[in-house]
Amino acid sequence: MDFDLVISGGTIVTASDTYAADIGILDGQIAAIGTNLACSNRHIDAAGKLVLPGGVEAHCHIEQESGMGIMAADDYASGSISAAFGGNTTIVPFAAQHRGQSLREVVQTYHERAKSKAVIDYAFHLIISDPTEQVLGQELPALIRDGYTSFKVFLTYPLLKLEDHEILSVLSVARENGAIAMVHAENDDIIRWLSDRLIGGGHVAPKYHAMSHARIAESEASNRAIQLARLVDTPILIVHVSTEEAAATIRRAQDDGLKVFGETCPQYLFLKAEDIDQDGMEGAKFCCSPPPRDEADQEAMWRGFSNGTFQVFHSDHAPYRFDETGKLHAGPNAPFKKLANGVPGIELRMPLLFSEGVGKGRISLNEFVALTSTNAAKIYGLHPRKGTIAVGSDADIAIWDPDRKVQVTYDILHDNVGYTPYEGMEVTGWPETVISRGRIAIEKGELHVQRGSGNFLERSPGYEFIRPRNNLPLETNPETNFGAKIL
Ligand code: DUC
Ligand code: ZN
Ligand code: ZN
Repeated sequence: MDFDLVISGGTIVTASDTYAADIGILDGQIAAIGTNLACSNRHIDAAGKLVLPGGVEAHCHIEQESGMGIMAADDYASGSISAAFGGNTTIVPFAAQHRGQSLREVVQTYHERAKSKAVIDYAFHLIISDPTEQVLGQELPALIRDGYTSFKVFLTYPLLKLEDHEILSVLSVARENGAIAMVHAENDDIIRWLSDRLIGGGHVAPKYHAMSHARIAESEASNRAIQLARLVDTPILIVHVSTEEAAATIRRAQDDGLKVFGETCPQYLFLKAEDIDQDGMEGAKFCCSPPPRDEADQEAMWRGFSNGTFQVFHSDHAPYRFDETGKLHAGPNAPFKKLANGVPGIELRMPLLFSEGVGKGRISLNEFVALTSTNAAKIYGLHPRKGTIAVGSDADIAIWDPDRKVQVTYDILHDNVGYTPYEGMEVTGWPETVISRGRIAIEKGELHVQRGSGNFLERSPGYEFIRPRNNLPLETNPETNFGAKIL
């Protein structure tokens, strides 16, 4: 057989195996995995390199209006290009409903935004903020059948949050139609009460954002979401987990046999609440919800990988520039409550985890692949087309140089944010060549695919349940006193 492209001499790593072999690619798919594969067309020598499935970045906000109505700084061109440079070959951003909008029309709008701009393949999660009879009875079931098989609901943010009875209603639709719900779990009343008291006392600087999002707000809401899902008997995925206590809450539910998945993000491994405490408004660059926490929580997130609490690691890339279009849309000295929420991270998600996780022996290479690619593909109905290296899968591959050292600075990135919260970090390991459906998308620091060449991915209802890998004890930190850490 002749191939369009052969990658030879590299070490292939999947979520389960590590082995030396060549990959033959034909018509955008992996056609053969073997030795001495010949090719009269393009050939890539991957000797000394790691050949991984391209990343599946399944939590990112691209060309999306926030709950406050602020447009993200990245559109489908800059967002998908930045993702590709970071080793990703699939993105799953949100098609976000705001109150009063038809879900069907929202989806149409996001198709228009993505179609002529995305350079890699994409699907959409829905955000449900207005579960009317029409949405619950008709639009959502029909959209799930059409391949929009995951959606996010919020327990906080005044304009997005659903009441518990509304959460139960959307979870019922998920159960009946084979969709999976992602939950932003923070208690809105706790955050509002603390914010009002802080602002009332004149504490308006960005650092008070972290104080207003108390740990208890997250663990209470995580537990509530789990109990609501338990009542309806449908799986949920708790996104952007930031605290030791919330992780323990999820782990206990998993130990009880409940179908609860967990996600954490770079900002909870590599940033801290103290990063927000800077002169002037600089700290706004680190404000996201939930906020970065402290070292004990960071360690708990790492433990959550090793004990299997977290199945997925995504960036929650929420790109806002440090100006009046983004972070400071409410003015140069706006109180923390009015700052645009979110940090960028779509391009650094995988290099950071590779360097600090694989490089420092905290996770294995196979776990790295599972956390950044395979598990998301399984949970969100894209596997085995995406998320693995197997004959018949799309040829979505990232070739990593495990030894390349890179000093992180915003100038090397490709998003439209203007800064990175990870400025100055040094990472070892970098995705050098990225192949999307057999097309060389990134090579030698250059983009080689056209805007609009990414395909929309229809998904089938249903998900693959990934069990926690082992029954290691929770290993909670006896030093941690959750109650004392509220403020
Ligand atoms: N939190 C979210 O829930 N979404 C986007 C950004 C953020 O910080
Ligand atoms: Zn969220
Ligand atoms: Zn998010």
